Amino acid sequence: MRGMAIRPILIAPDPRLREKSLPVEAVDDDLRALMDDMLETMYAAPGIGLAAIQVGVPKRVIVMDLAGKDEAPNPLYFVNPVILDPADETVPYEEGCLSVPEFYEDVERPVSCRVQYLDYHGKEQVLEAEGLLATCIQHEMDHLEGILFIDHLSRLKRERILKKLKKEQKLAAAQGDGCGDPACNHLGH
Ligand code: GNR
Ligand code: NI
Repeated sequence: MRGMAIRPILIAPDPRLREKSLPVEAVDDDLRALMDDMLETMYAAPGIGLAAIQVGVPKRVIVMDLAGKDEAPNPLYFVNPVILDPADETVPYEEGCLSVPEFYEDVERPVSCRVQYLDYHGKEQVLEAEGLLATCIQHEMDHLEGILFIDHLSRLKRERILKKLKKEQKLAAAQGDGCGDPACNHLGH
């Protein structure tokens, strides 16, 4: 037995964020423990979505919760998700990412899609997504391919952001903040 745990979130340009995640073979108790930890980590951040690679696990697993502050929690779990029928019409949305902290930029994505996946219990599901749900699931699907939202920006914007993130982490390391774990990124927890 083990309780849920908040795991450190990787910050760009950590090369692990560029890995392509691998399909999950079985939705078992070990995978559910990972999904529980991811949800707790996401809520603590706080964020509305998290891909497993953001906590250093290269598996095709995503958690999300789009419930508002005054609403009951609505955790969503996506294992081996596939996007079906993306709309031709696109819409810009000002995106952020827990692995690119404190930068927000417009990204254009299909306005709606369907997503086919296995749920928390390993049951096959299809969900119709539009609005923020469609934007968020597509942002998370990118993580499974090693893609970050900044990859949708101009090279100039992307490189400015990455340079600032590198500088930030160098400063944090020099000041010795963080937890003492050599893998600590000094920002994710
Ligand atoms: O918390 C998050 N907010 C968000 C806002 C707009 C578009 C996408 C997102 S996802 C992000 C959490 C995250 O980094 N998930 O990978
Ligand atoms: Ni992200």
